[in-house]
Amino acid sequence: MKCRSLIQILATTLPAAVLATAAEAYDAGSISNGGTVAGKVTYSGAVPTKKVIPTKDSEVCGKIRDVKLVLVGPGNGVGDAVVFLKDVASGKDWGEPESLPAIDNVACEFEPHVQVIRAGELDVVNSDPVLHNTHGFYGRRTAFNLALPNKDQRIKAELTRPGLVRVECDAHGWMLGWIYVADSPYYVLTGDDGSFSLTDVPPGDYTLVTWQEHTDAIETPVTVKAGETSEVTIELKK
Ligand SMILES: [Cu+2]
Repeated sequence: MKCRSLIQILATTLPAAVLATAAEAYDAGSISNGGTVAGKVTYSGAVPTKKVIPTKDSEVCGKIRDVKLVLVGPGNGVGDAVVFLKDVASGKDWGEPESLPAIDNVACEFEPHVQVIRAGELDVVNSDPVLHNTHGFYGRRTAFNLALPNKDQRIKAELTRPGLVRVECDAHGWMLGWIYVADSPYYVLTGDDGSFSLTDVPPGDYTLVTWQEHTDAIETPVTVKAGETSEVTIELKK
């Protein structure tokens, strides 16, 4: 089953309490004998695009344009893919709390387009002088729904459950963003060259999940050994 579909089904059919336990289940500690999972996410072939047709606020939202659905960089590397180890019960500490994550409405697009955050608060920002209505979903269930009529407006939202949140704008149908709420620290966004690295992983067998907004999610078995790096290349296909 596709990972995205599975998350959507979980988000729509399980009570919130069941999903909430997943986040609480992660047992953080210090890892002295960990290994590393590192590698690259690639996509070869023609880069698919979608046509964005702004239907209003064109002075801010711009003109008709083609938007790439896969961010392909040097050496066919794919940026903005989320790579994570699935269902990790225990491992390294989360580290220093990150500054409050944010999703901004900029020229009628979401910035960042894809991000990974810890469960908790998130600033929803409007940098445009037009109304945006930022609407986040776990599957079909609303996670937050905020009207931001004013430029430089900023409202806090809370994403307490792990999983994939799709972000839309009720005012501009083409706007789309993605937030992965991590259930362990073993989540990372690929760089522009498609590279990624997950460090301090307790030795053992894992499922590595690679998610990209346009292609199918891919699950790859990986074995981590103490003090070693497991190299993985993930080839995305559509
Ligand atoms: Cu909008």
